[in-house]
Amino acid sequence: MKSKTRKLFAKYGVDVTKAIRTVMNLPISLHCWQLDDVTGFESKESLSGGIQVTGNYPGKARNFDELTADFDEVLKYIPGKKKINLHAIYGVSKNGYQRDQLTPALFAPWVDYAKKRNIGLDFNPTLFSSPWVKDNLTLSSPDSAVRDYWIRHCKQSREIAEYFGRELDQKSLCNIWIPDGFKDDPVDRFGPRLRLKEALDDIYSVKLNRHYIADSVESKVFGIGVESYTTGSHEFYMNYANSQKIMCLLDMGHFHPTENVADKLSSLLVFQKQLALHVSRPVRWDSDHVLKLNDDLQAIANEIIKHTLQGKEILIGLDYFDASINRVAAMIVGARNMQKALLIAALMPWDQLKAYQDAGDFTRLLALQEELKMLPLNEVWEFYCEKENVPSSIEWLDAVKAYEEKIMKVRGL
Ligand code: RNT
Ligand code: ZN
Repeated sequence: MKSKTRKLFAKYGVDVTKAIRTVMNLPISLHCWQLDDVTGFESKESLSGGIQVTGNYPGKARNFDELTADFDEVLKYIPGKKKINLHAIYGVSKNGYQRDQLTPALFAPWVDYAKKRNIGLDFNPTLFSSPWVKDNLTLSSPDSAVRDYWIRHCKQSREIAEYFGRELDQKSLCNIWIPDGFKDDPVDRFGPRLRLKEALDDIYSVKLNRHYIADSVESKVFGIGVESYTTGSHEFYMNYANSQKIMCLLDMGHFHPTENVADKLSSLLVFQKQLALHVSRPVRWDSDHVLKLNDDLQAIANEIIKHTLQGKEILIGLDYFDASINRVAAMIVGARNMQKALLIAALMPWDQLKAYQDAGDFTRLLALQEELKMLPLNEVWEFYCEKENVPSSIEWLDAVKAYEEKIMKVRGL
């Protein structure tokens, strides 16, 4: 990097080396489900639960070997610390398994994989795409057999996460998202939420080692076919998470389209030290488009960096699934954009900007913010990528295209 560039940032009080270090050490959890349209290895159940993947681009991964081969390709082109985010439907077994019979052995191949690549693992119970989802309900079902089935599944899922954490010697996030809700206005809005609270109390009554597992609950405003009510609303989980001292997980697609999700972080972080994110890109609805480096992503990244520098912990997970383009490329584009947004955020002189706000000098605040946009950010990005041994520009795509050609011969889809 040119020393002129460093000086330019220093003029604003920004230390480029420190900025890069901040970003490099923030783990990004890569969601395995982008690579196979949330199918998993169970194969029989089609995707349900109010979420939808659209597109039929050929070549999706069909098993553990294909998915990990894709991940090896993905990992080459993303700078910074990485984790892989798994769902309970990605257990490795020749004969299949029931969701209420999860064992660490099913996920041991993932642990081996992660150990060899020095990356972490996160986990999610899968409370969708299952005949045990009755009338769109799981943990809030009026049927105790249904609730108990999913309570067992969630308890086992937390143990898998703890096992990941212990094996890899780093915290594993266990995030619970349920699809529960109603297509039309329910007459009883209270009962399902009370049942959900009781089910969660049961699940979290098992105390696990917080050194290895972090728990979170993910809210949602609506899903396809459950437009009128979702049991696990934002208000519900905000209170629940606080009462249990676990994390809220905010998914950028789970709010009304005009809500500013980035604005929510500071409100939550007044009361909590940690929170988790599903960084996504909703287009008109929770469509889970590939992340673009747009204002919404930048706003989230700005909040992540500012709070991280203040000692808060924000767990970053990506959550999108596009089946209309090359899935490996989709994963890489989104993850690189997350990294770019974080780097840009880390290169901003937040203390200076805050000082202008506190002094009521909104003229300087606006003027400086707009000047900063023209700083040579790409030069720092190139330097960061070089340091991390990944290409800094589009040449990665040729390699991914060559990989695609190779796998198509085998997958032939
Ligand atoms: C669904 C939630 C949830 C899922 C994944 C597969 O609306 O966002 O996080 O996308 O767990
Ligand atoms: Zn999500």
